[in-house]
Amino acid sequence: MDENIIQKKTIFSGIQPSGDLTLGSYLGAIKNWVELSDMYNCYYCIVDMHAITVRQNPTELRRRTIAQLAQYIACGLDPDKNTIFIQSHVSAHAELAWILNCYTMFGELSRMTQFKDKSAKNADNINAGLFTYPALMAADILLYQTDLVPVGEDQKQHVEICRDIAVRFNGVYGDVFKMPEPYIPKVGARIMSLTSPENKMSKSDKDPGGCIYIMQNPDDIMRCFKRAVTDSETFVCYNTSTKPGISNLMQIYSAATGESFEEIEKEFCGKGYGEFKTKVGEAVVEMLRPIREEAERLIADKSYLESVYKKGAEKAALTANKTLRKVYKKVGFVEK
Ligand code: AQP
Repeated sequence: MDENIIQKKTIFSGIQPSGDLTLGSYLGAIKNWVELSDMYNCYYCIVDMHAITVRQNPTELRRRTIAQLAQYIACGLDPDKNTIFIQSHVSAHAELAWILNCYTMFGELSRMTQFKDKSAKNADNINAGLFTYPALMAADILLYQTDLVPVGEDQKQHVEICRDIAVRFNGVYGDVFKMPEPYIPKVGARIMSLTSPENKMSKSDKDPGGCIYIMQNPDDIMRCFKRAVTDSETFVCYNTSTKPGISNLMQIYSAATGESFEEIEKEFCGKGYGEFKTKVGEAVVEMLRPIREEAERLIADKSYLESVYKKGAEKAALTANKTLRKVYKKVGFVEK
């Protein structure tokens, strides 16, 4: 085996194919994954098992899963450098999740913000999977003896519960799991909806104007930015409590151009919001254009994508099954 891989620290992260990937998924997750992939041994997953905690249309789920893989690659994730795979293809995730469920407390799951938010949004389907989502996420992370988990601000609580579960398990059986740390990007950690900037931009958002999608056409992107909610003032300045809309647009512009907030404030000093919103829209269109074009090309190449996810699952299973075997032994299961 390659010595570099052994020495590098391990990263695990995933995105649910619960909707088409958004600008939030790109800036809050995938863009950072690409930057990390040279320095770390990276596992990047499409977490389809998490996605079914909310009811999905099966045909759409399959389409989005494959499209998501194409978008990962088009965003710059090299399948030869990273292990890219579909969660349901590595059965160790479901198996370890069951065990970890038995080491996760009802009380701690009840405190999860995502559970509270999603139960409110899906009041007719508050299922056990939605409740125990963090145990599956802990399995995802712990199977690979992960050092770092790149996540947006909103997912930090899930990495914390994963650590609590690992501490509890290790406390009983010795050092089985490595203790993972969350890795929150400085820019793009929380991209908000363009129409309700107090809410996160989410794939499953019902308001199409609030979300920018990676695969969206430039005209629609520009239209969304032109309609983005701002405030009654007239100056571009970063303040998330009094100017959430403008601050969100500044975050996006900063992530797209590399400019600091100070530079942006200077660039748009004395200019109206209309001009600023147009500039942000144009920067996003140009950032996403090559990604969309490459993803479209890849989506048409089904056999290539199939070879990527099959190879990815095989590679992931090697590491995952090693951890799972150790866990089975520790908890007292008879060897097969
Ligand atoms: N708006 C966002 N800003 C910054 N980061 C974001 N992430 C998602 N949206 C934003 C980050 O992307 C990773 C994958 O998230 P996920 O799809 O597994 O779950 P999620 O956070 O629940 O994403 P969505 O888009 O909100 O999905 P739905 O609508 O299905 O719930 C995470 O690291 C997340 O922080």
